[in-house]
Order: sequence, then C-alpha cells, then structure tokens
Amino acid sequence: MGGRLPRAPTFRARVGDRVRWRVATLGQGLHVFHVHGRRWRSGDRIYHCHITDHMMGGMVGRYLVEP
Ligand SMILES: [Cu+2]
Repeated sequence: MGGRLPRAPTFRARVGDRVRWRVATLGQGLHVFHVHGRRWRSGDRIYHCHITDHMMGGMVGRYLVEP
C-alpha cells in the first residue's frame, strides 16, 4: 500500500454471515472495485480500487472475517 494507511472503512463479518455490499461511484470518476479472497473463511483481507493511482492514494480498506 505504499506505506499509506487505508482510507476506506474496515468492514467486519463472521463466517456464515450473509453479507451484501452495494458499491457505487460518487461523481464521474471510474473505479474498479476488487475484493481479495474467494472463499469466505476467517481471515483478514483487503478490498481496493484496481486503478493504481487510486489504490496508492489510499482507496484501500480491510475486510475482516471472524470465526
Ligand atoms: Cu478508483
């Protein structure tokens, strides 16, 4: 993350929770949302914008899945 702290919120869930995210862009900018992880086991993962400048600017957040 280039040494910068994530500026997006941290989301939390528990294994087995039903989770729905609604992701939207505000304004005219293009963003490419990406969340890491394919199986929702417990763990700490990130989500971010796939546009490098945005990601390096802090458009990164944590997604914590707890047991
Ligand atoms: Cu972006």
